[in-house]
Amino acid sequence: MTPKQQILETLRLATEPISGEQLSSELSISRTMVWKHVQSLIEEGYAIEAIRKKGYLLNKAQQPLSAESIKQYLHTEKYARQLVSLDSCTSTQKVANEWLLTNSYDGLLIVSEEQTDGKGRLNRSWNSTKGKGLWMSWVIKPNILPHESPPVTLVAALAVAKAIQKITSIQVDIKWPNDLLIDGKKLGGILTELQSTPEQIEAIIVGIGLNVNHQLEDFEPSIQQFATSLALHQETVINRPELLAEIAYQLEHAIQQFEAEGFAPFREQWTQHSQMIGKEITAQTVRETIEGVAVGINEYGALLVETSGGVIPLFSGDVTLSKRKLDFK
Ligand code: BT5
Repeated sequence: MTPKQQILETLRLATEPISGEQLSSELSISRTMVWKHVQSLIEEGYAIEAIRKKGYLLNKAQQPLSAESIKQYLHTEKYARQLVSLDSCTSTQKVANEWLLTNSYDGLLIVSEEQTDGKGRLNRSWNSTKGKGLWMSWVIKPNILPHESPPVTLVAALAVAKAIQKITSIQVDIKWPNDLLIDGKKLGGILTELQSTPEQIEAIIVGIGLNVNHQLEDFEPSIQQFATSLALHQETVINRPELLAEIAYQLEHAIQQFEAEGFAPFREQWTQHSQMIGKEITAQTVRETIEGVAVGINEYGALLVETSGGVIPLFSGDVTLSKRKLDFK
């Protein structure tokens, strides 16, 4: 460990301010060097307060998404053991695609403090304010066939919901297929991209965007009305590296179980998190608009919609709750 890492580690473990003098004697470096390392940590995004006559105190909830800060919380076997943490990028999906050309690690994580061209589905844009959220892409290589991959989005959504509940106790709803909601407002979304031949999956890139420490003004005006963040539902700032590490753990477990048992064990859990089942919905696919009642999801992760013409499995699309009563009901 370098002296700088040692300072960070000592401040992390401390519950009270640590004086420059104590750090300098423990590390056998001058107090000026201690001060320089602390300044450099502050520049990296660590919230370190210098309290007069007492010393330095680290605010553990406000840590940057560095490899160092993430790894201290990580309890996975593989996921995020290789990771790329960036200050800014266009889109972590794009960076993940570039890494895929030379890297075959299963569970590689690309995470960025900011995205200047974050993507939603169908090339929509994803608002990724600097330092506030978790903007990340996971490169995973599950041992499944290409046609078995669609439920990965739903499995990932469940894993994120579980991690959020564990770290913050906030209960998140999942809206088929890829939205995470609190009280009907969008907290996050998942974008899954498949790299595959007809026979074999090369990789699945699971992009997860999660609004964490945003206040309302941190969102672009166009989405302020319908977006939300975890911090808007909790009084304290959320420790993003800790939440990310828990997502890594839940995702690794969920994908392992999905590889072994398919989607069946997730169906029940998914239904519990979904507010949509039993309600009248309108689904917009790239081809058509379907109206009916959402009655469940099948073992392939398709939403089952009961229409006047029978039950239709929906494999992709945008779903909204219908405002008007349906004719056939
Ligand atoms: C999604 O698309 O919800 C998938 C979002 C995935 C974003 C992650 S971030 C890391 C990785 N890198 C990327 O470039 N992308 C992934 P979709 O269902 O199409 O929803 C997109 C819509 O959500 C937009 O058209 C806006 O209306 C809304 N939106 C955009 N940014 C938002 C935000 N930060 N919070 C809530 N809603 C947002």
